[in-house]
Amino acid sequence: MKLDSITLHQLSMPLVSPFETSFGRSVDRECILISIQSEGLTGVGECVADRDPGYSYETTGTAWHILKDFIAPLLLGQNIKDAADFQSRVAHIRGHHLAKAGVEMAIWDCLGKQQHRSLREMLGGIHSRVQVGVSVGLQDSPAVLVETVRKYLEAGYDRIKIKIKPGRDVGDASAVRLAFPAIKLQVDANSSYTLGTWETMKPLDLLNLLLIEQPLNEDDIWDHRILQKQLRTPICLDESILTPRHARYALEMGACKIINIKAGRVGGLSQGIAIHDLCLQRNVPVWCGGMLETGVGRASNLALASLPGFILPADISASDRYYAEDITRERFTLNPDSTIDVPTGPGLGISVDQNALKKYTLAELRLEPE
Ligand code: OSB
Ligand code: MG
Repeated sequence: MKLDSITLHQLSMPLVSPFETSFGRSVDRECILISIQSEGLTGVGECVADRDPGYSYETTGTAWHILKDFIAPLLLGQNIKDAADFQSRVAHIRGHHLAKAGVEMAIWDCLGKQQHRSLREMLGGIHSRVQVGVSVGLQDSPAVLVETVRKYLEAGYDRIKIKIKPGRDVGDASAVRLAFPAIKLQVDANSSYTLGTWETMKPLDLLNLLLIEQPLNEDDIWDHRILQKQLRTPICLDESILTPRHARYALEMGACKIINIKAGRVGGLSQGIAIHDLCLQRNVPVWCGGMLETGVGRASNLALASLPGFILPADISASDRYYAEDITRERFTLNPDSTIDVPTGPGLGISVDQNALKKYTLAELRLEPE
């Protein structure tokens, strides 16, 4: 596949409601749409970096720089065979996984269009619908949280994840558990505790949670091992798992019992699949995380989550949970059994609405071979 040009769009998408985590509150979602042009076909990918370095050190600003000055020059005018070929070309660029993953997604989309194959088929997905849940941000009070959760349950989501942080943990989670004794419930701390402060959240262990996501530092695996020994509830790592090696270390150490896979965080779909394969071999459950994606990234997540090892519900919600208007023509809706259909068209199986794209674009850049 000869790469003729690459176009970047920096976007700002207004969220239907603010999303607050232990690292901050957002009212809109920035990201970068990456379009690659090859022999008359266009493939698109979403770089899930946000405006601020909260979840990841990468931002839309750093990703723009890495894409424009380092990744694009390696690819323009070149014949890129597949995702593995792409990964070997960018292997010497350290880190910057969110930037790399956006390009890999666009390559898959373009290859799928060339070969008339859906992403699900190319990745080896086996499900036509995936089990999903909803990730609920920090609310003003436990009472407001319970009402917010009620609204999502009524909409049909059968798994709820709530964000926690020190001071907003046991009270919030207990209120939800008391109001809804039987629901599938899990919490995500986004790295806000340490071995010195975790004891305040220890009562969470009595709430019959599916998992506790990323309680300790993002660069830590060892202390999670110590914490996991104190908890009955499985620890699930998100931020700490940046490569298949990290996944192996965490499992061999006993730092977690479950892994959240996000193609962005690990540097591309191919790397997410490598982690999936490793976990499947070892009988470790995985699930697909989300980054408040547009319809582009959502299509990619659905294809990934259709692989056999993704046995826990994904953080992939319907389009209307995030955006009143999206940049894809397709909108994703929730089925009554708390699933979302995996797209079936070639590549990602979505098309970009050019008018919506224009509306949310902050900056645009077209890159061509020298
Ligand atoms: O930690 O899983 C996270 C969103 C942005 C950054 C990090 C996280 C999240 C979510 C949202 O929890 C999941 C979704 O896209 O619905
Ligand atoms: Mg998380």
